[in-house]
Amino acid sequence: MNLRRPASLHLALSSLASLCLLAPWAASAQPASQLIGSGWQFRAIADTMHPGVADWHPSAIPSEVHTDLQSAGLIPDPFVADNEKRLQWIGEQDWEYRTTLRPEPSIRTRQHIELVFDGLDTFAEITLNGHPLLKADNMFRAWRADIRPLLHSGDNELRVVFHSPYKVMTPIVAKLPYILPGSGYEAYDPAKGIYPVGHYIRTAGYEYGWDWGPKLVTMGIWRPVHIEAWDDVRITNLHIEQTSVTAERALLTAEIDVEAAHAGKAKFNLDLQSLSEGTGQSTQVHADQILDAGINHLRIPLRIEHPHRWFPAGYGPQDRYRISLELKNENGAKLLDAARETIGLRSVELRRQPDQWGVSFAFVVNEIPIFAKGANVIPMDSFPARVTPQRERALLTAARDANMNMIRMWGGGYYQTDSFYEIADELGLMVWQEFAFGGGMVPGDKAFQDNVRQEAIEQVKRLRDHPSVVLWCGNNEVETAWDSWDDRLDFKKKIGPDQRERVWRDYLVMFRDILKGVVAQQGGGVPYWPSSPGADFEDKAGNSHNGDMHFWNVWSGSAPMDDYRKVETRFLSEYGFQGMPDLATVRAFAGSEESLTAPALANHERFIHGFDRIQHYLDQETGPARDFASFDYLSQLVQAEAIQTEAEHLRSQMPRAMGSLYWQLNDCWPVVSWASIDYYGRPKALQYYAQRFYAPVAIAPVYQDGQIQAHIVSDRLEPVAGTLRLRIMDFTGHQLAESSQPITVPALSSLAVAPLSTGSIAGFDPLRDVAVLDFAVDGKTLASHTLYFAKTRELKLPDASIEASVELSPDGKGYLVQLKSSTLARAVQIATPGFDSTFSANFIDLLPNHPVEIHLQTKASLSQIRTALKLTSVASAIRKP
Ligand code: BMA
Repeated sequence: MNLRRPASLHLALSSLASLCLLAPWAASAQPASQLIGSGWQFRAIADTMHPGVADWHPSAIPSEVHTDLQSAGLIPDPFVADNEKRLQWIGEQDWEYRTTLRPEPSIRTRQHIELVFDGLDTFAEITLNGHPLLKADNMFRAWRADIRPLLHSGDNELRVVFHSPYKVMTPIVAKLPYILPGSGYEAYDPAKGIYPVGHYIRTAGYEYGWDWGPKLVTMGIWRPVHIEAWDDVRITNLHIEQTSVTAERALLTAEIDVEAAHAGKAKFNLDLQSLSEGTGQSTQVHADQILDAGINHLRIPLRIEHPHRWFPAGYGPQDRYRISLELKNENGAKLLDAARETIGLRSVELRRQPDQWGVSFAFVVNEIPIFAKGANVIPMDSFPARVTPQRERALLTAARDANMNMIRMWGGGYYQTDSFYEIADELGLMVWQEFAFGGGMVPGDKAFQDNVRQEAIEQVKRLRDHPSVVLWCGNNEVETAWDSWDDRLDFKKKIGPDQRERVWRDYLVMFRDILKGVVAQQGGGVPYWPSSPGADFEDKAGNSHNGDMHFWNVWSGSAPMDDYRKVETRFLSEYGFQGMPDLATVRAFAGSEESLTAPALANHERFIHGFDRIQHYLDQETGPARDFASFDYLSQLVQAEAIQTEAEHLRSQMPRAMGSLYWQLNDCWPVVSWASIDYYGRPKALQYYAQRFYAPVAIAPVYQDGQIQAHIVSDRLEPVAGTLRLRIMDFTGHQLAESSQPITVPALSSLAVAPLSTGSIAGFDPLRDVAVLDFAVDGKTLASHTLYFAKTRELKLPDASIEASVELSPDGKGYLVQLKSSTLARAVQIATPGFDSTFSANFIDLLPNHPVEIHLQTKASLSQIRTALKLTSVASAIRKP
């Protein structure tokens, strides 16, 4: 940017304020706030069944009742074995929290004193000194109440009662003329008085169970509580609207909301500072303003020449600006309030243009059409209050390190914390953000709609200055579910045509009108998409030519893995394949249990067909595992190669396909699932594979009809000129063929390389040979790939004897492991059972007599590593006939 330096612009803004009655702000001190984080206690209301829970116990706010109960030693860890099953009573029970509120002197004397709950889960009634203060019914909204009239000078008793969602909703739902289909994971047994309630409540759907998550219906003060106090005037909102951002200039408008107790004159100083290293560029704008009593909306235009823009990871820097706003009294001597915001400047468009394949679906950021590479993110914990910024950073960094540029925040959970999006901004991860709707049809009563509208306004305003947020999407799969899920087809048969019409109309009001309207008005220009998968009502949702698509024939439909290559799509926002988590994670929830039907294990596999589906694909791909540890290893390998198949297929289809978001990046508890990183942050094979198949320049080879067919895919902004070398060797390293060809891959594209037939290769044996493809630029290998000519179970893999040596890394950071094998060792996993280590690469093919170095980091010592080091390869994991 070339902000005129020092740039200074003075604006005199007119106001409709009456010029009379302008009181000076001199008496006004800056707003103050006080965190109400300590001294909290909790108890069950009227529980006689569970010893001790009706007594008061300490609580660490923010929290959920489950984590408080666990800390108090009243329940076992819900994540271990099948403890979950015996903890269902918690969600059926009412709970009470209390603390003593002692406002600090700087708060007590103020004109306005408000109590603010950033999040209450969900049906809460709050009293202060015995007086009703507020009632809450939406987990995703903040709740605010004026407490000044109720405050005593000394101790004040604050109580929060949480009503069980079942107790609140079951009688209401039971009386409805029909029960809307929900997520599909809740029980429905009217004879026993059991009704699904989750989708009638503004709460995170996954709490009621999912096919990767436990049913743990939480309650609690899940976000911080604080007091806000002010006198005459305060800033209530600062937002930078990005009207137009190009390389040449950014045209912006600072939108400022100020609340004033009475009319008066004020000065505004707005400072824009580039956070890019070494620029020191800044601009200031000053404005005089007459404020009315009440809420004042101010708009200050800003212009930045040659702005430092924010780019998604891999396409440029993640430059950002710090905006500081000062509100001062008329002569500028007294600071009345201040606000700060960090923003990133970028243009974003969801480009949907007719073309030869239908209608495009591409995210275009700063005019660059970006192939979205990433994964779906589900809640990071069944108890979201305990997710720390460190855990958020670890997860998002792992995504970025795996060469992802987008994550989809799936709708069945909750909106993440501010820090989550700040980290995404910093790392250059685009966020496809869904409103919190995960599969259930929506109620159509006005109270529900108004509640959601308010939630959407709050969330969109909270997140709109994050450059990472590039899409607001109405819901996950609600539309396709209505079209095609069995329970919904049954439901449609049971109700009358008017009622069917009504349910669909309520859907449209919510996802075509209300949420779209909020995003258009408040979203800062970020596009809105009604449903994933969807076609914006132009077509059937989830089709191959218009809109995004989910593909589950492989895995859920048990279709062969090769069907991934038949997929035609514009953007695949979900496809997934399960694998076991790391063995250490399995041991954490199941101890030494190894029987897949034992409750401790079976409870941590929630897919409808259980472990059978993993077994089915192992039978197809690798054959049976030698033992439990091998089963764990092979399931991870098959998962990784399944997702690799589809990711490479999609990338090779660019620009017809412009996105690959696999299901799913993470877990909310330790579980067997589609995740590539488990609950404890341990990567599965898929996470290592993702780093390779999402690399900026990658080779996507397939063996089909006796031919090696390959695409070279590049996300680079310039053409890449290099040499593609192809070698075919047998598993002992004997080379049968080699060829090299110069190749220039145009910018942002996928290039098909001339196919090579294996028919003419003397001595070729598809069961004993491997192809190795390398793409090098100026002698430096940018991408390499091994390609097999048969299913793993058919390969005649030699019993590899892998030599490993471990030394301190010369850079002093961690260790170097050198792996070597005289014959091919397929998908070598390196592990250190007993302690955690991080590896620069894992699950790699070791070519004969071709040593590979892996960087290892751990807290353990060199001798501990040497003792623990465990190597597994396909040959050692498969049970020999
Ligand atoms: C999807 C998702 C989730 C589900 C996943 C795995 O389509 O939207 O609802 O967990 O499949 O079955």
